[in-house]
Amino acid sequence: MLSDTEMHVAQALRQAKRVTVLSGAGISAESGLPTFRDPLTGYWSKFRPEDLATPIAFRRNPELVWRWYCERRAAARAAKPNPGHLAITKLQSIVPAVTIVTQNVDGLHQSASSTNVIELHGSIHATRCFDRDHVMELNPEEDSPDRHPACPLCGSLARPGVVWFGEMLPEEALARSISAANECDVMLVVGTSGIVQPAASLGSRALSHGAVVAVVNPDPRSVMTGGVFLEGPAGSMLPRLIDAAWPDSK
Ligand code: BV8
Repeated sequence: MLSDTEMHVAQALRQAKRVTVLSGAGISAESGLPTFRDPLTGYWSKFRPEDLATPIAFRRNPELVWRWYCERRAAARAAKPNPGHLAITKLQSIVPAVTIVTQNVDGLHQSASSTNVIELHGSIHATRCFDRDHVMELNPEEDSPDRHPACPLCGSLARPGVVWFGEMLPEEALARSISAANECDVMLVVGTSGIVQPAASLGSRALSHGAVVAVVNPDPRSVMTGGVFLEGPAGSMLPRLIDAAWPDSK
C-alpha cells in the first residue's frame, strides 16, 4: 500500500516533462559499496574519507592515498548496479528528459545503462597525473596498491580522476548540473547526506523555482525543508515509485 507522500511523488513523476536525479553514495550502498558516512573499516578505520580525499593527503603520503583508491576501484569494478540504479534507467525510458547528476565516482549509473549522467566529482575509473593532469591509461590487470605508476609524459605520480575536497568541480559538469536543477519539474535526491557542497545546494535550487523535490533516504536526518521525504532504501523505494507512477510498465 503506497503512502500519500509516495502517491504525490508518483503523480508528479507521471506529469513531469523533465526529471533530475541527484544521487549520492547511498544509492550504491545496496551494491555493496560503503558510503562516506559509513565508518571506514579494517586498515582504513583510523582514517576519515575527508582526510584521504584531498591533494594535501596525496602530497603527504601518495602511496597511502593511492592504496585507498586501488582498493575502492577494485570494489567498484566488482560491484553491480542495484534495483535503485535500474529504476532510474527505467525512468529514462519513460520520461522524455531525465538528467542524472551524481556525486558518485563508481560508474554504476552507467553500468545500469543510464545515459545523460553528469559525474560532478569525476570518476574513480579515470586516472591522470598529479602535477599536470595528463590523462593516463590504467590497465585493470596492472592496477595494484604496490605499483604506483608515473606519468609517461612528465614523470609525476598517477592520481585518481576524481574531484578531491578543496578542488574545484569540473566547470562544464557543474554548469550542466545547475541547469538541470533550474529546469526540472521533479528532482529525486537519492542517497545523499546533503553535506558536500556545491552538490548539496542543487536540491534547494530546484525547490526555489517550484519543482517537486523528493528525498529518498532511510535516514530521517536527510529530510530537506520544503522537500517531500520518502523514508527507505533506494533499492526498494525507487522501483515502488516508478511502478506507482506507471502501473502498466511493471
Ligand atoms: C569546492 C570524490 C570550491 C572523491 C568527493 C574547506 C576548504 C575547501 C573546501 C571546503 C572547505 N570547507 C567546505 C568546503 C567545501 C567542500 C565540502 O563540501 N566539504 C564538506 C566536507 C563540508 N567541498 C569541496 O571541497 C568541493 N570543492 O568546494 O571547490 C573551493 C575550492 C577551494 C577552496 C574552497 C572552495 C569538492 C567536493 C568533492 C569532494 N569529493 N568525492 C572520492 O570519492 O574519493 S565527495 C564525496 O562525498 C563522495 O563523492 C560522496 O558522494 C560525497 C557526498 O557524500 P554523499 O554522497 O552524500 O554520501 P554520504 O556518505 O555523505 O551519505 C550517504 C547517504 O546515503 C546518507 O544520507 C545515508 O543515510 C544514505 N543511504 C545509506 N544507504 C542508503 C542510503 N540512501 C538510499 N538508499 C540506501 N540504501
